Formats: sequence, structure tokens, C-alpha cells
Amino acid sequence: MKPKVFISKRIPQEVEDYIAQYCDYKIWNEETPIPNDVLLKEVADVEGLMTPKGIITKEFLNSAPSLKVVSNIAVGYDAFDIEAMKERDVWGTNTPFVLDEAVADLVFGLILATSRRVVEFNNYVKEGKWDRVLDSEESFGKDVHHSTLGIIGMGRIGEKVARRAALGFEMDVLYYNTKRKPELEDKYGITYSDMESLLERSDFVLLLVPLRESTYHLMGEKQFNIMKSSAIFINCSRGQTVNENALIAALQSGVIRGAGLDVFEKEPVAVDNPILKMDNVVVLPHIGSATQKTRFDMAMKAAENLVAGVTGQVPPDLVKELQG
Ligand code: 8YV
Repeated sequence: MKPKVFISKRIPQEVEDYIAQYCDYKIWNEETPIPNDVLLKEVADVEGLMTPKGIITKEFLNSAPSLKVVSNIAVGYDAFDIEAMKERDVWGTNTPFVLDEAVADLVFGLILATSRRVVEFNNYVKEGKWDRVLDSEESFGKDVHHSTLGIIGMGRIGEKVARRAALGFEMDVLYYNTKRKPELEDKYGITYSDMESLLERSDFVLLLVPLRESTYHLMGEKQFNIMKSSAIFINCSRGQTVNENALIAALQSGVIRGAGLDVFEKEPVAVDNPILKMDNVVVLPHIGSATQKTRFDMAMKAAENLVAGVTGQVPPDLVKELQG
């Protein structure tokens, strides 16, 4: 008998076919996210769950007594309660490597969109305002090339951004990370910095840290106050790494120039969030990894982890906290 699994979002047919070879599966094929009560019913008798969010709590695990593996279709697994999973002996996996380049591309999308005011001027043209003169200090953008980029969090995605920045845009790249990476310094000519001087010196401050207790609200009032008033803040990590009220205040009072945000403290972002009214902020609905190929690769990787987990093999991308 094949092991039972549940897939809580639509995935490409080829990935579904792969899972079907090894598992007896059910899938949530609706456009809207699966309601929690439906999910809890569906996992009552499964050994494997493949999910885009992976909010795995003790209570959730109690509803899924046969569960052996949770395959997260994302690299971030901040929603795993690691202790609860350890206690129940449930494996948890993620999808590293395959999304690094796509997220790094989107980081540059936000850097360029904010500094060159792409969205603002796109609206300007579409609203038929081209005839108004755009030739004043206030209407000019800000150079990206040869400026200074400060990357907080030099993991795999940080490295891809650093390469683009240093070699492509000839930027000076500063980075702050819990572990210094001399090999990247040699390879791309980037410079290690403490957080305070990175904030002080950067024209663009990019946050790319995973969400943990230690990174919750890593950026707050104090940090924004250190930044240049001409600097732009970019967040492509998790919304909760930033104190959003402090960011709003910094943007409203001109403490910083602008922001490019792919993530929010609460997602979907509330429609009355003041950020949505700011011309100097470009917002996206958490689409860092959302290209066709990358999302396919993530789904396939997650499927391989799922199948491994329910067939008794250690999944290739078992998260490090659950190894050993
Ligand atoms: C989303 C991400 O989680 O991989 C991550 O950690 O933040 C994104 O890729 C993904 O879009 C959810 O399916």
C-alpha cells in the first residue's frame, strides 16, 4: 500500500505525477488558500504533508498523529515549531538553492524601481502627465551604479545579490552576517562591516536574514535613524524582521528616502496600511521566488523531500535543526 499524503496547494502536473508514483495523495486544487479547518481534517490520517506555508504547531501535530514529514515549498521555515517537531519525531524540509537567483533578480527589481522611481513615473505617463516638466531636483532619481549597497544577511541569496551588485552595477558592497565570509570578499571584492557602519554608509540597505528570535524586528527606529536620509531600504526576507511602525515613521518623516518591500509584518498587507499610500515605496505581494521555472523547481524539490520522507529515507533537504 502506498503511503497517504496531502498537498495543500496547486502544483504542476508533472510534479503531481511524480508524487502519484509513490503516494496515495489528495490535493487542494482551489485558487484560494486552504481553510485551516479543511487542512486539519485532511491531515488526520496522512504520513506526509506538502505545503507552501508550513505553520506547524504542537496543536497541528496533534491533529496529524500519523505524520512523518512536512515538506515546505519554500526555503524559509520560520513557521515550523522545531521543538514540537523534534518531540513528535516529524521531519521538516525546505527548498534551498533553487530560488536564489530568482530572488536576487527581484531584489534588483526593487532597487531599480525605487531608486529610478519606475512605478511612480509609469503612473505619471499613464495618467497623461508627460507634458509636465520633470527636470527638478525633486523629480530626479538616484544612481544605482557605483553606489554603496549594504546587505544584512550573507547567505546563498545574499551572495547572488552581491555578485550582481559588485560585478554588474560596480557597486561597493558591504555586508553584515553572523559569520564572516572571506572567500566571498576575495571573489567579489565585498567588505565585511558591523551593522552600525553598514547602516551609516549604505545608499541601499537590503535585509535578507531568515526570521528567528534573534532577527525579529532587527530593523527598528534606532536602525532607521542611523541610515542616510537619502538611503533606500529593501526587504526581501520576512516582514517580521522589521518593526513596520518604525519603518512607516521613518518614511513619513524623511528619515530615509524610500523603501522596496516584497514582505510585510502581516500578509496579505492590510488595505489601510499607510505604506500603500506612499509614492516613495514600491510594494509587492511576496513574489521573490515567483517565476515559472523557480516555482516548478521548488515544487519538484518539495515533492522529492516528501516522497523520501514517507518512504523511510532521510529527505535530502531536512532542515538543519532536525538533523541527527
Ligand atoms: C514563499 C519564500 O514562501 O521560500 C521562501 O521562503 O519566502 C517564498 O518563496 C513561497 O512563495 C511560498 O510558496
